[in-house]
Amino acid sequence: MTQDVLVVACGGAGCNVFSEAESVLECPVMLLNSNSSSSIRLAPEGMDGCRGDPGLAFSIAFENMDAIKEAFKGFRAVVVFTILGGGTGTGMVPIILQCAVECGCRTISVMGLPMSLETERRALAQESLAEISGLSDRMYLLDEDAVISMCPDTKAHSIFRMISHSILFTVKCIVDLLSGPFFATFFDKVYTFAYVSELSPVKAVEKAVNSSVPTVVDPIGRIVVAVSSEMGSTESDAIYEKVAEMTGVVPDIVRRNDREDTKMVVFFSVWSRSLLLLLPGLAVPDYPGGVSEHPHDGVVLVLGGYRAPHHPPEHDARGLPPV
Ligand SMILES: Nc1nc2c(ncn2[C@@H]2O[C@H](COP(=O)(O)OP(=O)(O)OP(=O)(O)O)[C@@H](O)[C@H]2O)c(=O)[nH]1
Ligand SMILES: [Mg+2]
Repeated sequence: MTQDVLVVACGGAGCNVFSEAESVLECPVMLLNSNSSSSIRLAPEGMDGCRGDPGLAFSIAFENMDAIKEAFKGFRAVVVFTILGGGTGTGMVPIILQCAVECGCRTISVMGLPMSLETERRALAQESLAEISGLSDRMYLLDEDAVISMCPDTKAHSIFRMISHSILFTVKCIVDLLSGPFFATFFDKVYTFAYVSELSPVKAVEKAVNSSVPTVVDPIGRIVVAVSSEMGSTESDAIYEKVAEMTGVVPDIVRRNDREDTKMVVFFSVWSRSLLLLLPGLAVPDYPGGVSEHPHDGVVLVLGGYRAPHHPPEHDARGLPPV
């Protein structure tokens, strides 16, 4: 059991996904909600949700900051998850992150973006991302549209199940990777991710990349493929080549702690033009210069921090130095 990482799920959907996740994740899980399912009681007795009002949720969390901070004490990192677009998750996440920052914890946010069909909720979610990113050391976005594009069955419950699986498995992977050189592996600030389960690792990676093209794969971005601890070098070489061939990006392949060979999570760093597509309402953040010209690609936006200039990889597709 990882004892120095705390996973916090917030809001109705967030708490549903993580309600029985402690044994799967092998780390402590806390639920924060505006009803009686909350691990710490935040809302008044009898209240059940914030009915889409993030301002109300914000106030409730704000009044309980001391109790939240008390619960965060001693953790090295806090991983916060919600599906944005409702009242509770959208309103509370910034306060939860603020509490974690004040307790000296590293902050990782994993945020679900509601599908395009939910127009208003999605717009609300997008508006909240700049602030959430500013309070996070790393932010991981799951665009429900991308999951739908991979889901053969369009029934709502199948899609929700697939979203829940993607999130649980990816958060488990993030918790695993937090025991290693996490911030060097995830060098950029914002990533999206695709979780795929396939017998063939090459097919899995192909599917993950296809679910993200053309919105997020960026020729100047980074790609991290998290594979099972058992994967052999032949298979990881094949993944390497497939990603490079499809995207022009040389991926980092990292090993998770589990042996689930058929499962893979692919992370894509998001910035520049793709970021503008995903976050159309994003205000230009604090960045020396705010918006800068990049020789390869129009405008570069940096969310709440400085991103080092990209240098072309100094190795070939197999990770060897140039001859
Ligand atoms: N995957 C999944 N998504 C859900 C589920 N229920 C709701 N959602 C999505 O989650 C988004 C946020 O809804 P909720 O989690 O109910 O919102 P909340 O944070 O609880 O906010 P309030 O209910 O307004 O207090 C919605 O836009 C839906 O797209 C679920 O059971 N599974
Ligand atoms: Mg709710």
